[in-house]
Amino acid sequence: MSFKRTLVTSALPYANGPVHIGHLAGVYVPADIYVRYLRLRGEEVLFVGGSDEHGVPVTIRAKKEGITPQDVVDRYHTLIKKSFEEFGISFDVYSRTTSATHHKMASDFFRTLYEKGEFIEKTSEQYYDEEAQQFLADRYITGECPHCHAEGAYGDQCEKCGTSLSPLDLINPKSAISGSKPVLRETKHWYLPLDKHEAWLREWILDEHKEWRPNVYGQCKSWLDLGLQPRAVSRDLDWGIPVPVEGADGKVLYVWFDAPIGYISNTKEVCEAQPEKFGSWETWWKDDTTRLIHFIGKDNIVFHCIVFPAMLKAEGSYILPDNVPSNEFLNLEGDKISTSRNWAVWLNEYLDDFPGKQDVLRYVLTANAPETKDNDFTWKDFQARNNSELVAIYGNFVNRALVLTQKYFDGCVPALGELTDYDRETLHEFADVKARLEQLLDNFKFREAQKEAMNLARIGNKYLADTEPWKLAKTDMERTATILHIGLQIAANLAIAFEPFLPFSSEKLRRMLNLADFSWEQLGRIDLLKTGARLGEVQLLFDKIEDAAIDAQLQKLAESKKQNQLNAWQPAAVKADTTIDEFDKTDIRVGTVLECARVPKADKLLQFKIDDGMGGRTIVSGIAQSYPEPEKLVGMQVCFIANFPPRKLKGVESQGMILSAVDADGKLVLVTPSRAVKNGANVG
Ligand code: B3M
Ligand code: ZN
Repeated sequence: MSFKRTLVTSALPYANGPVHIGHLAGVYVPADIYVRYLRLRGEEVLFVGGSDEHGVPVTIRAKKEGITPQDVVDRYHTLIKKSFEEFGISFDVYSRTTSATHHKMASDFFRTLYEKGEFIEKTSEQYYDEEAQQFLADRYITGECPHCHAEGAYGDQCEKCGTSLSPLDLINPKSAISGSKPVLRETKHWYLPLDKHEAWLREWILDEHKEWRPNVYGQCKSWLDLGLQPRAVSRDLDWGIPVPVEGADGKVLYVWFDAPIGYISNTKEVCEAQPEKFGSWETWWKDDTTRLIHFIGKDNIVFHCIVFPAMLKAEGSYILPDNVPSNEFLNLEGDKISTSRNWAVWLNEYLDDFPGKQDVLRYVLTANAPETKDNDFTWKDFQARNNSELVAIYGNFVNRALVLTQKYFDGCVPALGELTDYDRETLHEFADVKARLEQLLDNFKFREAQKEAMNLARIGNKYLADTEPWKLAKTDMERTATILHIGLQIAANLAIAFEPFLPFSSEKLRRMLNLADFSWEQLGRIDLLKTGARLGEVQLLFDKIEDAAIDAQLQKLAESKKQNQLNAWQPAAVKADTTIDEFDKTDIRVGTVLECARVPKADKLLQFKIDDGMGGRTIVSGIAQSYPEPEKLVGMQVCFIANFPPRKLKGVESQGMILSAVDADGKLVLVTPSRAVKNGANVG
């Protein structure tokens, strides 16, 4: 089918926290690459983004901080919007689902479906908190996991064993709001009967969209094969868009009902603000010469491929998405990115630590894009890709070409002389870069596409390294001119080829080359710079990232890990019953440390000399790793078991055992009386 324009949406991030590299890698960088590419080609395109500001997580955060949900979303919407701007994500509109336009749009959408009889109404039993007088969202109910029996599992998932749950599965459910035991109460909701839509969805996806990425197609297929069920589109909650029908007091639209409509509302906003530029919003959503593309993460596939299309179809006047390029997840240093465990690289923090290096992160995230499977971001790889690709290949090539032109040709593009076979070979090699890039970009293969662009830089870098114009300049100026002419044309091509991927560097390079605006059509040509044209000021495109900067990031993560360990710590189960008589058999005393030193050739052992009030004794204890400065323990009172038979440890006779507690990080901490007592005093 032929289309005239492309509407690109990217998932609306929840405004309940800042955005991290996982968001950027999964959704926003690929969407931005695609949009920049289409714009460079001169196509009509509209790129829509915005914050998803409803839903339970926002209310949980608000409650925790003692502020209103509106305060929460105001804070994060601002922060997220700024991060996207800073990373060059070139939205035509970035709005929010608390806007008046959206409230009306979503409300009207619901009413239309309601009036067309597209919903079914169902009453079911749900947990209700009688003390707080409200129904409880799944996340607001905690209890024992029926699978692994961990405490504190949520009504929708046990975070310990990862199983998805329904609130009714929890053993001993508790309200997270009041702590009381919730009761089951009847409540009425509106459902979208997805089962009714199953037949056309099957045909539309499974037969007509075989070109969708295998991960997307596969997920849709397994949902469809399981059989679709009606899905509730309303919730009992006081934060969201009120259900616009009689008898729906205290009920709002389910966040996943209103959020995708946000794409439509935001389109309407920008079209109404700039009608000359974007025309009518309805052209973007209702004209079948528009191609709709949703960029999302893999946990959003079902909503964008099944639920939202069913909503659009039920409404009747909308187009359906043409493709839904969804990525898998990006991990960080081998672990799942997690907001609650602070295991993430936050975009705002990245820019504090690496100011001006937006393109480096964009580059690395695309190079490792989780397009077909989960992928891993590591700081070492980040450094290596910067230093040995961006700096050593792309940056080095451009710098050589420009600096030599400054030096030998006064900063003006030198003339092209006769071509050698090697010149022709080089030019031939890069002649089809454009076609290859297009083939990849048109098919959402951004990772491969960026490799192709980098390959062009490799060709240029190799060309200069092989021809060595800095040597030739001493003997053959004409040949030097030809080489640099070719080098500069390749550099100009790089500015175009990399624009979708590394927009900041392309802009910098464009200025250095004094290139007027460029277009995609020019890619592959070697007349982008005119002979004699003056170049701009030479700057470094990229610079080296030192080990210290990487170590600082690894240190930050190590601290998060340690903090998580401490937070996740739980006391061990209590041992089987014993009796006072049993306990009494153990003779525990207090003594003062007289001397303390490492046991030679034993890295875990310390040798104590203790004043036990009974003539003194030696005890060997395995706590050396928790006390790296044993001499500091002298003078301290400790507790020890006095009636263990003596035994030899590494050649030293130990007469007892010193008591210590084990902390969450595995460190041993000596137990000491809370005020000084006589040496030899009994503990019991
Ligand atoms: N806010 C979920 C997410 O960030 C959701 C996307 C909405 S897209 C309409 O994973
Ligand atoms: Zn569990």
